[in-house]
Amino acid sequence: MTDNAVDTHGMPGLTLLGLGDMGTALARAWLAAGHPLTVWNRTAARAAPLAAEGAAVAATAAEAVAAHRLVVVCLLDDASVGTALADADLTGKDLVNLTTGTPGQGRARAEWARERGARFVDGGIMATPPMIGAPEAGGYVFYSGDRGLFDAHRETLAVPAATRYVGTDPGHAALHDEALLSAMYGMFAGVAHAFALIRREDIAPKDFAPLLADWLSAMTASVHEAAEHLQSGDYTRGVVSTLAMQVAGVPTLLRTAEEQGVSPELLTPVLALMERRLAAGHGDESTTGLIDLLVRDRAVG
Ligand code: FVH
Repeated sequence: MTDNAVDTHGMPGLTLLGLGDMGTALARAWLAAGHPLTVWNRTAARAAPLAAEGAAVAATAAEAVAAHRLVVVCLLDDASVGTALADADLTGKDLVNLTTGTPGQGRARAEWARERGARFVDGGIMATPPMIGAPEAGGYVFYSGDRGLFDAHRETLAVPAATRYVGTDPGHAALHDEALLSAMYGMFAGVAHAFALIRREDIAPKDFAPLLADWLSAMTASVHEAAEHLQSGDYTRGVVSTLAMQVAGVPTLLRTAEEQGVSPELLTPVLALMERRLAAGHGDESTTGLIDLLVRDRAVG
């Protein structure tokens, strides 16, 4: 097959390596949109249903890469990307890596691709497999790296989910992805603690859930407040709930956990940071100052 093979409707073709849950959802979206698609998966059996839906199945990753200029990779981790592409000729290819990784892995993979003659864009998928090919679900993918590559394939890349290009630094897609996921896990921690507090009471979780969800939604305004504080450098501007006031409530939070027989282990790290910031004389700020306590020198290597 030739590079950029097109079907009778002129849809650009592409190659997809990786047919796990996410890769299979991506494949189905491109096939449904009429894109000629060549697929490869380490475990060949996973390609069979897609062959029945119109995909060309390659016997090796190298053969799949040879089929099209645009090569999308969605594998388990960065190491599997290196393994899968070890024998492939990437000269002149446009490589889009949708495998979750770190910013450093994205940058290193971009350099690795450049040395092999390929253009490179890294991606971070902000969607689960059922959200792929379903624009109403609100999923999207962060992309960063080679702008020319992204512009050349923008329409094809937009088929499975909306695209958000976040700059030429190939580490920034992963950075955006991991930053959002990290915030999500902080929220999961708060939700777990809140449900633990009510767990042994005569309070139906289903009655409590909308209260909790609405409260968390209202509190997302703090995200924008923190951004304004960080950009202005003034962490006191417009603050209603000062750090001093919030730290005064720490004993009540901890005593409530104790009374309810709930471990405070998810709560104590953030409370300790708040107390440290207050002790350093920042009682009139919001909690934005915690960010300065968290930022360290970068890890080397
Ligand atoms: N699924 C999700 O909800 C999340 C949503 C956000 C983005 N992630 C990331 O997407 C990448 C792929 O995820 P996945 O859901 O497709 O993952 P699996 O179903 O576990 O499939 C893994 C595929 O990787 C292949 N693979 C693993 N190791 C190797 C290797 N050494 N060489 C070649 N291929 C390898 C595996 O092949 P096989 O086990 O079927 O032979 C699957 O194709 C991932 O980065 C998520 O973080 C998904």
